Amino acid sequence: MTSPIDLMGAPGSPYTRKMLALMRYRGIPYRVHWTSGEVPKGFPKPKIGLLPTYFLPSKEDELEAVTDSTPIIRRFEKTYDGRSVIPDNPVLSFLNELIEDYGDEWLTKAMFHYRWAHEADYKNAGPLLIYWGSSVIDDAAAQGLSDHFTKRQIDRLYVVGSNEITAPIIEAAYIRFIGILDKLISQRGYVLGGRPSAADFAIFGQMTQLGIIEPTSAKITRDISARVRAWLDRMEDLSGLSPKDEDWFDVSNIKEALAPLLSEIGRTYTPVMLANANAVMAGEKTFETSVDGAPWTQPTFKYQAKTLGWIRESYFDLKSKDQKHVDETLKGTGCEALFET
Ligand SMILES: N[C@@H](CCC(=O)N[C@@H](CS)C(=O)NCC(=O)O)C(=O)O
Repeated sequence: MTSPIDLMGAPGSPYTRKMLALMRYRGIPYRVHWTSGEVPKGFPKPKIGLLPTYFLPSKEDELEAVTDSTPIIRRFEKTYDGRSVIPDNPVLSFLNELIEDYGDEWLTKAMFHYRWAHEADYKNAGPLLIYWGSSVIDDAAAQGLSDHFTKRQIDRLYVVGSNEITAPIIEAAYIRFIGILDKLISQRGYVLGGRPSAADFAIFGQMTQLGIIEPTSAKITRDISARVRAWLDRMEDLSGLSPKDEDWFDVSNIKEALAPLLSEIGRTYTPVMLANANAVMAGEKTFETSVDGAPWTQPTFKYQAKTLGWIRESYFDLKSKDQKHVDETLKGTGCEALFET
């Protein structure tokens, strides 16, 4: 039996939940160390303090701290056989990457916004974040830490682009997304067919918070779709699923299934990712764009320029016939702007 992988994470961290569910589905044995950020004894410190942090063997076979779920998923595809979350078909594989990034980088704006923008939500989340790290902390200390952390997070809402002007845009986009996800999973159960992909796990990670923890968005989610709310509980543990090659959507009619979701990605994520990448390239500290006719301003985010770079690389690496198929699928959704040179 393969030895378990150690990682540290938190129940309130969407990327931790993305990866725990993915490892359960893939049958990758693990030991999760719940933390509020401190590295457990005996493990190396990560360069950037992000959750989850994995402790994986380096080339020299020493344990090193590794972050970033997207490349870690690709590393696991090489090291663990079967139950892949990346379709073999290049067109589907590309769409999986794009939708995974939308989950990780756009839905997380909704997650951060709903957690810290409204009083009922931040009053709920503040103490949870402390008690997720420890059950034995005393109430007064927990309250002090919660107040301190809550203030810090509210002050950082602008970092993801959430402010009074963008709040209605973020919220309307979340509401539309739930309706779209409802219709999509009603077809075969998952975003890309009858088996889960990295894209499902990315969406699931953010929604373990949005759909369950934050009172405002959890109510919205449940009111719009009992199917989506129940899907979250199923996604948490897919260890018993027996995926087959033919469970992926047939690419020949992929546009029909994915057009609503891709149009949503074209409407919100695309303009923001493009404006951010251009501003990063120009060395700007902030960027402005417009989403749904409303102004969108936020500080530039280098990491999101990097993920857009990965997606573009995958697009330009596609064989010409597959690239044409992707173009055809993205046509009219707004996503095609990501690849215009
Ligand atoms: N791209 C990273 C993102 C990880 C990430 O942003 N984690 C959050 C918690 S969910 C974090 O640790 N944030 C640290 C902070 O906000 O200071 C991944 O996919 O793992």
